[in-house]
Amino acid sequence: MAIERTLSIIKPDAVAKNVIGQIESRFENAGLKIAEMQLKQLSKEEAEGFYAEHKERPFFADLVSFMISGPVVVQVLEGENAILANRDLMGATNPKEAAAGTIRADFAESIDANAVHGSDSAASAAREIAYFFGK
Ligand code: RTP
Ligand code: MG
Repeated sequence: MAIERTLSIIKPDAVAKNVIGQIESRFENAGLKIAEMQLKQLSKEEAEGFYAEHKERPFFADLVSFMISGPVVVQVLEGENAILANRDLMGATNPKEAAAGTIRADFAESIDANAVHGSDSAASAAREIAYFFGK
């Protein structure tokens, strides 16, 4: 099994709901370690750069506005198959389609305010970790 690192964000809706600890417990209980962690307010430029791959999508402006609507937790999770393990813990993008017991099923309200972000591939993880934490 490969030890991987993945970029995780606890989004503004989940921070506002005061469930940072409950979400971190999901990661800890699954054996993922928090290797880097920062509570921060993203700037518009930071959010636009982070989601640059989506800049032509119709939801891009709403996504950026949402991501800067309050503080987020930006963090690096480390562990066996961390990228897929995190995506499994998160559940589907739309919380209405997320499997029972996943973070989005339990804490998210809508496809826009969906509680967490997680890198979707090794290439995304490398880019996203470097974006917030450097090499
Ligand atoms: P994330 O990047 O936040 O971990 O989520 P994801 O991979 O599950 O979803 P992705 O396709 O990368 O989309 C990024 C975020 O954009 C919002 N979105 N809205 N209205 C829509 O159709 C729509 N589609 C995506 C979601 O908040 C999603 O997390
Ligand atoms: Mg994504």
